[in-house]
Amino acid sequence: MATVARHTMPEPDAVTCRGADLVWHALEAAGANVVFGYPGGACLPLYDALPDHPGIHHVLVRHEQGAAHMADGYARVTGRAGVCVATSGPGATNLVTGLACAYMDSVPVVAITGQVSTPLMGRDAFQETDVLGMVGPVTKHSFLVQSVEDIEPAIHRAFAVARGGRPGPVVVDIPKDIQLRSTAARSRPEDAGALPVPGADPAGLDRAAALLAGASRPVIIAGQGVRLARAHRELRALAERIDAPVVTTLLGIGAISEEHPLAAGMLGMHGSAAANRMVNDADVILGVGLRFDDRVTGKISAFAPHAKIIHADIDPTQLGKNVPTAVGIVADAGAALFALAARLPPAERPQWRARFERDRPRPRVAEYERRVDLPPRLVIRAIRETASEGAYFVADVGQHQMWAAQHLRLTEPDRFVTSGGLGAMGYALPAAIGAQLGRPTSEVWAIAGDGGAQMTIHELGTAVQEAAPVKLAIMNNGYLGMVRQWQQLFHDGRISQTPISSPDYVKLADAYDVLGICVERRADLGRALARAKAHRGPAVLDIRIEREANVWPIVPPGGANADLIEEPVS
Ligand SMILES: Cc1ncc(C[n+]2csc(CCOP(=O)(O)OP(=O)(O)O)c2C)c(N)n1
Repeated sequence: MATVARHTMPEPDAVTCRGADLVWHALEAAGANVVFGYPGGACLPLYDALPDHPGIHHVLVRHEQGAAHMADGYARVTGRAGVCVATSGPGATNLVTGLACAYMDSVPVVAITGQVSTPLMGRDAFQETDVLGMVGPVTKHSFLVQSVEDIEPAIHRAFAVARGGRPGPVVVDIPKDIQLRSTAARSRPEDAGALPVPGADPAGLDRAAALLAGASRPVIIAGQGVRLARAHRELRALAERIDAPVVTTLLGIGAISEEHPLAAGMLGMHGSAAANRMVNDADVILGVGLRFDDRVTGKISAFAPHAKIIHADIDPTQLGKNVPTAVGIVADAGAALFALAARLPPAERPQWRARFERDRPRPRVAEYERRVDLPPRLVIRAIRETASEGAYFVADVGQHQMWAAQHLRLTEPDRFVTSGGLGAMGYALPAAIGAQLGRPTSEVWAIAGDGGAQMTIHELGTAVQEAAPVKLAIMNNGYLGMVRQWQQLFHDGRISQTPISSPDYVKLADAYDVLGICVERRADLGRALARAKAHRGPAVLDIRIEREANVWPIVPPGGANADLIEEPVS
């Protein structure tokens, strides 16, 4: 259990305040004017006080998982911490998937949970769950507030922790009796204290620069940390200065324009052949802001066999965790990239560059696209072409997520949002609603499979109530496609529990008073997408894609990235 140091002071003209009001005051002070939540018994005092805080826009979700994903989507597009609220017991348990998703992807989220009153705690009270015990492994930190005076310091501290260093979710659990108590002692946000940002060790930077200066086949791998640090310019500057191709992780997409001459695409299990081969052949790798997780490395012992790895990350626990590092740099991504560029002379590597030019992923129309009416990659490209400049794309989890990662080819920074680390199906629609509320004037497209869409489609109700005009494109193949693909490729084709039925999405959309369009033919696709885009409210597209399309390339499970299987030529 975490307690908070108190920094309270009586206000000169002190008026007493209820704990519930202090929660909203603290959120307002932290700049959290949009909150995603759902009421219940243990947070009734919070909701009783809410109407007195018109500065807070509360979004009533349909399920607390949606609240956590919305807070996550909001945070990813605004760079601010997202906030969600839930009651004790089932409200808090429903948040867990969303918290775990934010934790894996380093997204700053502050969750406020109501707890049963302190005299009832530990007595199996109605709707009592040990929230701190439950969320420990999926949060950066959590607080149980034990006195009304601790409410504001705990919330201020929660924001500082959620945003500081490597961002992540923080839970503040507040018993009901403490929400009801009053105090005259108030706390200022600055009392929470900022988290220190480590400065990179100059000796490490010197060694890293020496390795890069001596490299003939350098590659930069950019992860989510580059985006979180808003270090796009520093990344591009270093890559151009040392003439090094840049590959990204799934969450690093958007760290560099995919049309940049040095952009080599995504690496890993469904990465481009070029990215995987460049990494395989590199002699020095600079990895910035990534975990080197198994989807990126493939078989660890065969990852980048010729390379010395420099790893820069703000989280020291990442260094040397998954891959052996020649040099580890603990620093903010922008600071590390800037410091390295300052230490390196401009360089040209014509041979490496020529090799890169040869392998570079180029959009091409595969032969089969001419034969099949609605091949998934064509649908993704059509969505991209229909969407406005600056639109956000929020992908769910499965084959469509990989097709989106491969074929959207985004040029603007940070327009791709997805659940990377946890891979939580059901993420896209709520996260898109959160993104839409964070960027009300932008277009937001959610791209989901028919499986994932059915996990959280009830959040259409939230989109309608909020007039959030998200466009949900369901890539409907009648299968839990990614699992079907693995059954086909790696389980002798035994298809088990992966064909899945769907409701009539047009009728479902209609029931929610949402525009619904079913697309069964290529000839109708462009018009349907344009109609959804032009519609002023939310829209659902049920796009009947080729049913048994697979994602290529694929690195077989347990295999090395160099063993990736490319699309069979048919
Ligand atoms: C909550 C959750 N349950 C199960 C899985 C395992 N899983 C990963 S992809 C996938 C299939 C997704 O199917 P669908 O949403 O239809 O998308 P498609 O792969 O067909 O594009 C499943 C079941 C998961 N990632 N998340």
